[in-house]
Amino acid sequence: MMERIRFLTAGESHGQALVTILEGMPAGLPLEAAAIARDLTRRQRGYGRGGRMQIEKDQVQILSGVRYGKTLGSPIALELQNRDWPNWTQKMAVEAAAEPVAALHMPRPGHADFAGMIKYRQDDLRNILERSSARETAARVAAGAVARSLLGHFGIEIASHVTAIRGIASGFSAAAFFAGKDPREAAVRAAWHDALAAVEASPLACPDARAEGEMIAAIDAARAEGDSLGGVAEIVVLGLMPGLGSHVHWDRRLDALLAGALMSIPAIKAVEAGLGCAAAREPGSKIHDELFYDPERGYSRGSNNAGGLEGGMSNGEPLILRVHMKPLPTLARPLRSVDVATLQPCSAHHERADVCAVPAAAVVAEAMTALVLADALCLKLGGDSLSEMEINYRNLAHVPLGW
Ligand code: EPS
Repeated sequence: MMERIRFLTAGESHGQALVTILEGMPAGLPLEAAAIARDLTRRQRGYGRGGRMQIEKDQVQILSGVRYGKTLGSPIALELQNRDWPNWTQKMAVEAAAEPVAALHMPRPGHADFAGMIKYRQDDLRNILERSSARETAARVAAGAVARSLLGHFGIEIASHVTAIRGIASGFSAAAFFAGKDPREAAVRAAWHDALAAVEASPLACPDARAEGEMIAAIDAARAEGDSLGGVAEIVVLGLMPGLGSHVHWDRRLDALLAGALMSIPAIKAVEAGLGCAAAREPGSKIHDELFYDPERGYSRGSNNAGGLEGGMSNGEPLILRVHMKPLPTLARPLRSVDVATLQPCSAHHERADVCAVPAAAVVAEAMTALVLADALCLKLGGDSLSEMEINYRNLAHVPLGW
C-alpha cells in the first residue's frame, strides 16, 4: 500500500505508559501538545464510563519529531503516562516476580481473551486483555490529533456525534442538517459549529435532549443490571476536496481505507458511508446524487446519499460515516464461560469496566478518520513539507473542471 502516514502504538492498559510513533507527517507543521490535549480530554468524557476515567487525566509528552513548535518530518514520538500504574506495579511488573498474582482463566464472551490465549499460548488472560483493552485508543487519539492539525491547515474539519445508544435514536443527523444547504457557505458552517457546540456540551455527544435523556436512563438501567450497551456514532468531515483516494486499485480506495481503519477500533462491528445499508433497499434513481453547475457557486448536488464518497474517492461533498459499536464484553453480571485451567463451566471474568463507551469511540473514530485522510492528502499534495503542500493545494484551484 502506498502509505505516507503510518503509526504504531505500544503499551498495556495498566502498564507504565502508552507510546505512539507517528511517521510521515510533513515538515513545517505547527504542533503543540495543547492541540493534542483537547482530543485526549474529549475521549475521556462520556456518560457510562467506569471508575478508571476518574484516575486518568491523559497528558501527552512530545518526545521527538518537533523543534521550536514545528514538525521536522522525522518520526513523532508521543508518550502518555498511565496514572493508574502505581496501583499495578506488582500485577504488571516487567521483572520476573517472586510471587506472581493468580492467573485469570475465565475468558469473557465477546472479548479477545479466548482467541488470544489460544493464539499466544497464554494461561493467564491478563496477558491478552492488557493489550486488547481500549485504553490503547488514547494513543491513537494522540496520533489522530496531529493528523487533524494537518487537515485543519487545509480547511478540513472533522467532528462526530452519537446517533444511537442501544436502540434509542437521536433526532440529529448530518444528512438532515445539511439537506438543502451548501456546506461551503459561511453561514452554514457557522450553524454547523453551533450544532457541534451542543454536541460537545452533551455528556453523550448527543444534542437531541429527548434522546439524550432516554439514553442516560438506559445506561443507568444497564449499570444497575450489571450489563453494557453499544450504539452508533456519526463522523462528519467538511472541506475535503474531490479526488482523495482512487478508483484504480482496491487498496487505494478511500472508502475501503476508511472502513478498515474504523473497523480496527475495538468493538466496532460495522461501518457505513452516507445512506449506508439503506442504499441497498432503494432503486438507483432514488439514491444517486444528481449533479448541477452554477457559474457563481460551481458544482452542487441535490442530495448527499453517497456520504461524500464515489468510486473510492472523495467527491467534494461532506464525508458522512457511521460506526456501529457492540456492547462491551466485560459484564458485572457475567455470562457463562469455561475455566480454561479446569475445563469446567464458570462465570466469565469480571473487572472494572465501562457500561457504555460510544462517545469515546466516536472521538477515536475521528482520530482514525483523520489519520487516513491526512495520508490521502499527503499523497495528493506531495507531503514532504507543509510549504510544498500549500503550493500544490493552491494549484488545485486551477484544474480546468471548475471546482
Ligand atoms: C477497558 C476497561 C477500563 C476502561 C478502559 C478500557 O479500564 P480499567 O480496566 O482500568 O477499569 O476504563 O479504558 C481506558 C482505560 C481508556 O483510557 O479508555 C477495557 O477492558 O477495554
